[in-house]
Amino acid sequence: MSTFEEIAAAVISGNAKKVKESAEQALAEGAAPQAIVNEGLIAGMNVVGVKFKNNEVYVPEVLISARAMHAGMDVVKPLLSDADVQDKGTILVGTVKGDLHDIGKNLVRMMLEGAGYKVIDLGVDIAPDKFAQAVEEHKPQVVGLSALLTTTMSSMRSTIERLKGYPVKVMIGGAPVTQKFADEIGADAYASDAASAVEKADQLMAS
Ligand code: B1M
Repeated sequence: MSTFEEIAAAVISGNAKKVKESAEQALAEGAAPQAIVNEGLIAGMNVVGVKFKNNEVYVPEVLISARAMHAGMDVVKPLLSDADVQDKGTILVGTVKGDLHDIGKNLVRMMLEGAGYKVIDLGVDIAPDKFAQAVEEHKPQVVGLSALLTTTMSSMRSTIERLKGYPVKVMIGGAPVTQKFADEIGADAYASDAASAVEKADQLMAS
């Protein structure tokens, strides 16, 4: 097994200590930091994403793998120059106004980070104006809205209204949200789970 494969396997099994050690070993062997990210850390998270989608692993395992991935990122991040950082794009995420649920949104953020996106997480209970301000500040290509309450789904509609005119695509998700609702409120994409959110983000970036 190559050191990259060892890193990916340790991410998949959620072994943060092993990820850290293998990332350090790869650097000592002369591997490029970016290759460690792409061929080790992201490769591992991609496998976790597929397993999560297929119900082969569940939320706790994904969180543990994401933590292991971050342990590897901590090793290589100081060595990545701005030019090295894979420019897959910037995504702003947040749970909409009135809604405090963030477990699903955090999973989406971790999977997007694991797939190589720069993710800015605004947190929970985010008003449309706050999303707009953050769009002006961070200039993301995609904004991701999460809602878990049927009563806060209307905040998705008002956030999309507020973001009209900004050059961003909006993806929505959360347990009560459906493709039909996404179409109704003019969202650019709907994702049913965190792995699909990565697929949809890739499609939005390419469109
Ligand atoms: Co709340 N809660 N809760 N709650 N809570 C639900 C959602 C509920 C269904 C429970 C129930 O009654 N059966 C119900 C909503 C009913 C409805 O609207 N029809 C409910 C309620 C009513 C409430 C309160 C109003 C309760 C009260 O105070 N009376 C209150 C509201 C507070 C508020 O938000 N203003 C409340 C509070 C809470 C806690 C604070 C206690 C806690 C949240 C803790 C936290 O998030 N930090 C909580 C929890 C944990 C739940 C349940 C049990 C679990 C939600 C969860 O984390 N699921 C939930 C019942 C249930 O689902 N069994 C419930 C796991 C998570 C991984 O899934 O978030 O769906 P999910 O995310 C998925 C996908 O949906 C998708 O990807 C994720 C990963 O696959 N996804 C996206 C999510 N966001 C996405 C964004 C994307 C793409 C995909 O693109 C941007």
